[in-house]
Amino acid sequence: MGKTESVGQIESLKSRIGSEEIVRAVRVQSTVRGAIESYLRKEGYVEISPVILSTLTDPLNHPVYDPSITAYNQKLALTKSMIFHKQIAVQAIPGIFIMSPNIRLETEDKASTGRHLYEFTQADVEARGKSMDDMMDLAERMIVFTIEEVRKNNASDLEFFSRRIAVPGRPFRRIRYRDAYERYGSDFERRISEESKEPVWITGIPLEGREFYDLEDPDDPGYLRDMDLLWPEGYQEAISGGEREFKYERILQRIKIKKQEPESFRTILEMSMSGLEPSCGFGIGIERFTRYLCGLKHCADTNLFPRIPGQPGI
Ligand code: ASN
Repeated sequence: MGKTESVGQIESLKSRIGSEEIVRAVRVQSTVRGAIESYLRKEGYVEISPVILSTLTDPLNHPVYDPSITAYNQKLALTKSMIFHKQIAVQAIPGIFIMSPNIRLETEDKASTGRHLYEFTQADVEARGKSMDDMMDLAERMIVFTIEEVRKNNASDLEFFSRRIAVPGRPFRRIRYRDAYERYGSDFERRISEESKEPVWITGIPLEGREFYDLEDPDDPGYLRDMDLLWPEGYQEAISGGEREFKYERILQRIKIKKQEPESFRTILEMSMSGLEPSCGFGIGIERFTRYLCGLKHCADTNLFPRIPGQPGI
């Protein structure tokens, strides 16, 4: 790195440290983390440690650069999500969560969406034997509690950002993917989010729109038993989650439909051979939640040390 670039980075770090906006957003984020953790614990969920390096990670459904390291004669990927670890962990403990740091080296065009960081944290939740409805209900209660906590503990921060965040009414509105597409066209996520004042669920995403691990709906072939939650006011994706494929044959078939390499998913395939119990779960992005609450342009502004795709960081 040239001297000028490094001086530039130090200057930008100093301006972040000195930014009241960022410091207040970090404070709100701290409440968000604490509220999610305490709510899930109260519901009986057990926090497990994050996995950062593994032979097994999320294939994702969109292109990212793929970092890995070699150690002890093994190729280890940096975690894109702990989806398979969650599925395995709930075989031992009925309900788990992780404040999970994820690395997704997004392409440079994602720098300006405001929603993408190449390192971020999701509260990743999974429960054995639960359905989509159970987990949507849990997510809604958890969000309502978190917003109440932020309103209580961060009133002056919300005032600084001129944000009046109402506690959303439950149950949140639900729209099936097909209906959303028909009514709003391909850009439905943005349009629904922009016109909404409260969070909205999108359910039943088509098979090709998601990774192989979400369960194909036996009553609606070609569509999944899964759900996304959208933040209102144009802030878009909050949650993604779903019930999981758990039978060996089905997982293998879904991997093949995606033209992915079964060998890369050997661990989950082998675990499913000896029988996996069904589970359902979701992940909620911490920076995106904070961005919505504070009304920020970019998730980067919730973090003292942000990782913006394509941009240098310290
Ligand atoms: N956390 C998400 C889920 O539970 C998966 C992901 O992050 N891609 O479905």
